[in-house]
Amino acid sequence: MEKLIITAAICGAEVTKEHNPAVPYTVEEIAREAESAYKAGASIIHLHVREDDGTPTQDKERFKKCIEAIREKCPDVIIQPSTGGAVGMTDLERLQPTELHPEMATLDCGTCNFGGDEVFVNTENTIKNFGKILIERGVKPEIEVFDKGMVDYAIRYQKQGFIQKPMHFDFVLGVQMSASARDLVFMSESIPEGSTWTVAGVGRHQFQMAALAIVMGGHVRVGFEDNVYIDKGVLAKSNGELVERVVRLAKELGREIATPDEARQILSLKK
Ligand code: KMH
Ligand code: ZN
Repeated sequence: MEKLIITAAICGAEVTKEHNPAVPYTVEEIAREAESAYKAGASIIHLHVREDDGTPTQDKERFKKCIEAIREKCPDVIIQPSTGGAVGMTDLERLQPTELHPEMATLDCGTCNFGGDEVFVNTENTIKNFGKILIERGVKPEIEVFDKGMVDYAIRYQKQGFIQKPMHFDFVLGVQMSASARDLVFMSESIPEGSTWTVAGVGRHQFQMAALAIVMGGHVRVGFEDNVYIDKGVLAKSNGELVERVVRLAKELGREIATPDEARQILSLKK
C-alpha cells in the first residue's frame, strides 16, 4: 500500500485558545505548532493564519511571514494555505495566499452549514473562479468536500476545465455529513479513478476516521482545526501529539509514513 500522507491542520479559523490554550495565533506560535507536527511525521501543513489577538486573516503579508517562519523550522514540508479563510470573508480576501504561489491550496467545492447561523458560502462562480486562478498560479488544489454532492460538483468542474487531474480530495466528515465507516467508503468510491484522498474526521471522529483511512489506503488529516482533544476530555498539548497518535496507529496497522518528498510524488506535485 502507498505510504501514508499525514496533513496537520494546525490552526484553523474558528478554534480559539479558549478551546485549547495551545491553539497558535502569533507567527512564532504557528511555526512552533508546524514544527511539532512535522517532527512527529506530518508532511503537509494545512495553514490558516491569525492576527496576534487570534482574529483570522487571509492577509498575504501575514501568510508570507508565517510561511517563512515555518520554512526555517521545517525546510521541506508542503505548505497548503487555506482559500476558505473564515466564514464571511470575501473571495478576494480568501484568494490572497495564492499570490505567493504555494505548492498546494484548498478549493472548497460547495456551500456548507457551519453551525448556528454560520454558512460557509461557495457559489458555483466562486468555485470556478478559484479553480481557474489555482491553475493559472500553478497551485495544486486539495478539493475540500463536506458531503457527496461536493464530490459531484468537483467532477463536473474538472470536466469543464476548472480543475485538473489527478484530483486530490479531502473528505471533511462530521460537519455537514456524518462520519461513519459507511460514509467514508461511499465518499472514497465516488471519486474518479486515479484520484487521491485524505479524511478529516471532525471532533470525536478524528481518530476513528484516521484508522479507517489507514487500512483503506487513503490519507489522514488531523490537527487543532478539526479537533483539540487527544482523548475524551483530555486536551492535546500540541498538534504534534495528534500526529504522533496517527503515526502509532499506522505502525500498528503496518502502514509506513510518507516524507514530504514522497507525498509530493504521491500527489503529483511539481516542486
Ligand atoms: N474555516 C472555514 C470557513 C479551508 O480551509 O479551505 C473554511 C475552511 C476550509 O477551513
Ligand atoms: Zn481549513
